Amino acid sequence: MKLIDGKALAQTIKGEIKAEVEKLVGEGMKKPHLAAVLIGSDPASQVYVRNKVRSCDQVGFTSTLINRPESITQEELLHIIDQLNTDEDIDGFIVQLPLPKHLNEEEVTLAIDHRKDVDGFHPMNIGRMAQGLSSYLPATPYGILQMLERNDIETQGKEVVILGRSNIVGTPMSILLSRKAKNGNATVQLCHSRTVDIPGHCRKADILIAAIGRANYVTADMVKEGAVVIDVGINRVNDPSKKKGYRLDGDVHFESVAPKCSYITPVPGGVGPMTVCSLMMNTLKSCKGEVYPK
Ligand code: BQF
Repeated sequence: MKLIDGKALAQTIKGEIKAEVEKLVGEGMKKPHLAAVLIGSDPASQVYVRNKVRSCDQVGFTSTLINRPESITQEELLHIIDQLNTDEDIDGFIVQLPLPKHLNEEEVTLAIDHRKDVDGFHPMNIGRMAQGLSSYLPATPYGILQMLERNDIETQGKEVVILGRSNIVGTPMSILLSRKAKNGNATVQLCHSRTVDIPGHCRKADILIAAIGRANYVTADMVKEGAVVIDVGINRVNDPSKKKGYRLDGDVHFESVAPKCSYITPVPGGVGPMTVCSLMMNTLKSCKGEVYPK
């Protein structure tokens, strides 16, 4: 069993980005600039945004954090997005999700200029991705592709099972891995709440990607010997032995599953850091005009 250390890989890639930024800035390019909009004070969202700002510092990007109270109106939020869309210095920005319930996430996502949509959530980017055109890839699937590629894990002809069909992970992951592309060409099954016999599907998987948000859902009996297991889950589980009173568990029961795997990702320190790293990769691409010409 080989552990895929997402934290270490993210550090490596961020080192590469930092070196490239130094070189390009030396040649006269402006520094890449990422903005993040955080509404309210959800503790998990605050941690995620902090991770993004810290990563910007590590790779030599400028970052701007726009924090507004939960009481903001939809119109006020759309106004902030308009300003970011037209601000020439900003290469990309994200609106941290989930938003408070009174705000309309779909309308917010549509309002973001797709050329600055470094989260890759705008229908323009999703649609282009589905058609195999250049686009900003959603951060978590992009990070997972990097983890596979940089460990020389072949996807061509493999049986992939994805648990969960969310717009940000399961659905785009299924599109990417079934594309006619270097890190695609897999046979993909997308399992969800209405799937009959999820364990039966899982047992056939060469690559199993768990993104359902249920702590320790995937157990050893559901995993084929030698499978690659990618754990996207970040679940808070009460644990009085921890300072904070909880710990983070993945969707995979790591202890029992790991001995059966050829590769497995841990939680924390697996997919999570790669998600943040992908955002840096997309922001650099935007600054360079690689996806959409400037
Ligand atoms: C780690 C996210 C669900 C919903 C919205 C490192 C992150 C997480 C874990 C992180 C996530 C999850 C982010 C670890 C960003 C990943 O060491 O295991 C980093 O910051 N993430 C997000 O912005 O929105 C989410 C998960």
